[in-house]
Amino acid sequence: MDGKNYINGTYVNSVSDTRFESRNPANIDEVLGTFPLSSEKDVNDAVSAAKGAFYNWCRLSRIKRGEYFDEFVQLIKKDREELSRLVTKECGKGIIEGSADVIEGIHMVQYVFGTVRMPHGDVIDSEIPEKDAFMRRKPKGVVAAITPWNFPFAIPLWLICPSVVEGNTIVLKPSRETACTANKIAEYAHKVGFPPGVINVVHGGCGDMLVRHPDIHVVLFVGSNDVGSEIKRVVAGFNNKMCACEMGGKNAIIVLDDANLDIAVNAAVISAFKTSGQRCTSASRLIVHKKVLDEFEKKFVETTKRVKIGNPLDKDVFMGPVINQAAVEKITRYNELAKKEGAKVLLDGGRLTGEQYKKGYFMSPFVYRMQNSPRSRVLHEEVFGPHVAIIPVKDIGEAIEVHNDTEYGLSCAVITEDYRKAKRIRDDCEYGLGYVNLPTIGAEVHLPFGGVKKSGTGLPSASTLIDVVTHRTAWTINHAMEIKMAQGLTVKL
Ligand code: UN1
Repeated sequence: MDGKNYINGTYVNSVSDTRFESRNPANIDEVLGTFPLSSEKDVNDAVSAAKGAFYNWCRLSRIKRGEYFDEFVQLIKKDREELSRLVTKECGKGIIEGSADVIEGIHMVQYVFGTVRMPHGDVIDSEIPEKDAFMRRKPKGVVAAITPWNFPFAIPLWLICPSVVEGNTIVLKPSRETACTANKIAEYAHKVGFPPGVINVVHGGCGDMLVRHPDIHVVLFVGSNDVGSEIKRVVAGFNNKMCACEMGGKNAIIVLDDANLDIAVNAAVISAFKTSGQRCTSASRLIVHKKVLDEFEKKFVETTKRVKIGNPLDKDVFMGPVINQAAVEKITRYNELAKKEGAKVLLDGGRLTGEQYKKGYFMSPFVYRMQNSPRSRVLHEEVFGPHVAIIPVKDIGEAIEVHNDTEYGLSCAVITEDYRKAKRIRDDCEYGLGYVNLPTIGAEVHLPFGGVKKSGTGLPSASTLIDVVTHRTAWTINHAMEIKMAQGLTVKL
């Protein structure tokens, strides 16, 4: 694929000659596409197209705007299989997960289409009977969306759909690793016939220029805490800009003494190793009550040994490669660090070197047991790979303490048959997504998605993004023939 930027309804070549490649992480010889490393001029053009389109777009009825998304979803559905294969080829997750990514994107488009005939504001009583008061939403303007590679289809749509249906216009800057999938999104927007400038896509390392652009009103970001923290610092310097950042996790599953261990083991394997542990919702800590520790550990290690690693297009494969060489090196460093920090290694994982693995970034799971300690880096830092710790605890109180002993707070799961214990976890653990007898992954688009502490700004994305991309305005009308004020204010002069 010879990729271009998509600006003002046209595919355009960047003024920059520098290009980057998107390669298949399961076969690094395979180049899937090349794309421009966009320059400041490209960013300025995209933002000015979005700014120019805003006035007319936000004046269409919301129902009319929603109809574009009905069209959008029909196109995606037709291409579902081809898209799933592209997602899998570009980011390396198994084909069932590639397909789930596309389905999650479809759900987001369907969701926003469904909202346009639903109530959209509030009718609010006034102290004065002659006054009618309303909460009405107004779009904020031009939105920038900066998205990661691990959900190359669903996450851009999580951000584009609510923004655009509410009347904003948008510039998407996708991850370089998955530029082909982003290009498909531009292709659908073009085919649907969104007015030029409503949806724009710029490729390559230009996120910083986009965030600093004075005409960007909202920055939506999903990715690492380092980048998100920098975005927050930049945005704080502008009066007319805000951001919602979803950033990483050090998520945990808590296995209590009464847990159904089959559920516990399956939930743990899915949470730790789906997407090769590279979801912001992946679990890298399994906090296990000492009464069930031996049995859980044995079953978990046995099941993990059966995890099939290989070509992600093969339906039986559970774990594909990690995304790139930098990821291999980072995960390997953390595996080594765990050993240095005194981990009891239960399964020594790392880069796979066999003939069938030599063309890709394949890694096997690394599993260890370790007592929680404030000094341990591996138990506190996000690894983003198939690297998981089993942390023994003596009771539910200690489980909660260990759970909260991290700067992150995205997703949390508890495995228990006791609803009172589940309630204690619900109330005392710090998280944005909580699960009972389930994995930490697999959130659905119509629920709020967002974390606390280092995991996010507390402005959840997906369906609840409406509150980030709209202003709630108060609109009050007087029906009397004179002015009547609330709060006992008089109008006597
Ligand atoms: C992410 O990892 O960045 O809840 C998003 C889940 C998915 C979304 C993950 N629906 O695991």
